Amino acid sequence: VLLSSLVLIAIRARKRILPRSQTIINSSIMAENSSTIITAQQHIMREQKRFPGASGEFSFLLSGITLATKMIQAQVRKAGLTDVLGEHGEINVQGEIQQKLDVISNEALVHCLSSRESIGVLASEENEEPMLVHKGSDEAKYAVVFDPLDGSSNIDVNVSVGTTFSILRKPDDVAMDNPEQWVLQPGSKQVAAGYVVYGSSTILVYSAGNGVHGFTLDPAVGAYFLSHPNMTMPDQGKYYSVNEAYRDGFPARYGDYIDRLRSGVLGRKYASRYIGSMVADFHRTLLKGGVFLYPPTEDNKEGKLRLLYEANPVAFLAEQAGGTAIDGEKRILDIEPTSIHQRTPLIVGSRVELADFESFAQTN
Ligand code: P6P
Repeated sequence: VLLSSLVLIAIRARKRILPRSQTIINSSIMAENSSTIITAQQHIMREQKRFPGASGEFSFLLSGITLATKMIQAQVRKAGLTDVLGEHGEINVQGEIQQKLDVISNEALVHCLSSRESIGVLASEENEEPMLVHKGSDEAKYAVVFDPLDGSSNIDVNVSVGTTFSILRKPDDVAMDNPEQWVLQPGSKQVAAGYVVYGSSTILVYSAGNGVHGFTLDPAVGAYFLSHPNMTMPDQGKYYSVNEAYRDGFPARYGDYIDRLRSGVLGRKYASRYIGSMVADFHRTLLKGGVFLYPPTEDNKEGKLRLLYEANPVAFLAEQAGGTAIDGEKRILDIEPTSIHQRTPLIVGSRVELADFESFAQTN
């Protein structure tokens, strides 16, 4: 009895000594809700069990993406500072020749991914041709297609930018040394896809075909923690997102559709939100619902966005989250690509808005 009372006194004394915040942290981390602290790696390890014979290679592949995006966000967060330092003769404080952030981001992804044995091919918005990274290695079975820094022109004005990625498995009938055929596959063949949005916080959103999950980077820890489990797109939103400056160049049905949204025929009057960075505009659409569209324009008659590493990843996520993604006629994920950098119109968003577009567009 004496011993147990001494122990109780010691525990009470310790709580009194610890600052309240420390006690709360201890209790929250150590208590029942510590099971909710899940890192992206833990989540990916669970996911990869769905891939027969994955044996850790899939999670190691995705860890290459999370590592590269941490390196990219570190650069993006200080871009303004780097620009100032780089102004004095284009040499930055480390004595390196200053490079564009696109190039730095591209190098980070190529560096982190080409060391993954399971990856055979990389294709990037920054490289004209796809790269064979594990010549002939029979371990290599995945191709990763990415836009290292989408919307990078917004960096100068401190607007959110993003990295997009799409993961494909080499088709059985394609030779190891034919990198282009590894990636020229319809988006429905993606085994995983996602993006990282470098905004007020850095958030990784990905799907491996089993729902959409979001992770927020804690820069103090250097880890992505599960913050948005099982993301679903609202059936209907209140925003439409398009660059209306190009409206006169849209096919007529697009302008008429926007007028429908504004008129309230869908039961609500829409507001317009357009950031000019696809990842940020899509991220809002995923969370809040609504529709994001980049139609054909005078200057881009096939649309401006790239199929393989912009439209396909967001279309995969949109469908996994209960939304829809089309090119104006058909499902984005059904498009058979013919070239790495081909463009496509994109209309992506909530079920209600897309159903209305499809029914309205077909009768106009
Ligand atoms: P515009 C960024 O350059 C980008 O590729 C997408 O991220 C974005 O949605 C689009 O272009 C913006 O294009 O013509 O509206 O400036």
